[in-house]
Amino acid sequence: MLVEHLETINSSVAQFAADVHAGLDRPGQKELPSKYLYDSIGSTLFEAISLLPEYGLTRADERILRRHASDIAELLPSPLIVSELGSGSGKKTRCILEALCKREAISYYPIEISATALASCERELAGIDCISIVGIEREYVDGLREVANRRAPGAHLLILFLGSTIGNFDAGADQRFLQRIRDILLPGDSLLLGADLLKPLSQLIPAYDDPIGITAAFNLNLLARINRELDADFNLRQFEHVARFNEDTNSVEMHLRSKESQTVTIPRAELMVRFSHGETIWTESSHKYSESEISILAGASGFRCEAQWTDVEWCFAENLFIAV
Ligand code: AVI
Repeated sequence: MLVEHLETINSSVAQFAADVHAGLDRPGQKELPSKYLYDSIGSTLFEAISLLPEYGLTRADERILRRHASDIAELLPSPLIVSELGSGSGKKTRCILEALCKREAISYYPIEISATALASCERELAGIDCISIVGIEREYVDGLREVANRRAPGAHLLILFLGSTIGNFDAGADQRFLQRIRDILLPGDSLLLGADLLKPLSQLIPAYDDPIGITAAFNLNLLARINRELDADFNLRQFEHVARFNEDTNSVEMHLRSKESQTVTIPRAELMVRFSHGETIWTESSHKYSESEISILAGASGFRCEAQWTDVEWCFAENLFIAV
């Protein structure tokens, strides 16, 4: 078991090194995959971001679920099993599971690549009556296949994909990902999808560039992680966090800008990278949807959008998709 665990760690470091090499050695815009923002320090910083007054997304998601849990439950068939992609702490999920448990016992399968996140989700939700929790420590699509294989004949599946993580996929990849999810489902199964909506730049930019610098730390931690895990020598003080809105893609982009021309070595990725003054590494995109775009996304990926609930304080939509 220990050997297996060490092999997993080694292969994930090798994958990280390969992705860092590919992203920083490419011609043109340097980039790093946003999934690497979430090591244990990054995940803790993201929890702090979700408490910031400037970042209303997580609270809006929670508010809609709290207000409309019973409306959502009424639209869902029975018997039902529930799976969640990236459950995080499980806090947001509590009210929807409680609403469903009022009518039947629920099996809940959170899917996470992090065993720590699964454990905290299980702790958070353990007190709900009539729920059995089976954590699946896998990538989303693989984990979902496993859940689908476990379902009893006649049971419907509800997938939760909350928090607008869908917005962090590259342009077009959101639709391809939803299509892969749809391929695993049966007609009549459902997907509850949280999506952040377009809003004025005066609200969007401070949400991704807060005045106390938590988002800057979240972004810079990616370079610190490369130093820690790949023995690199990034001087963090020579890079700065930048958040900007890309009007062509309707996305807030996070970048790390080099404050001077410099060279960085990353021994475990077998790489030496030159940065010119002002050059950036693109680390994340956060797409902001229009309400109609969400219905089009549903149709293009094999669903229909059955219902949509929005928040008045922070433009955010919870969308119930049904597999057709
Ligand atoms: C996880 N995801 C939905 C967040 C977002 O808003 O795109 C990640 C984040 N990046 C900076 N702040 C928050």
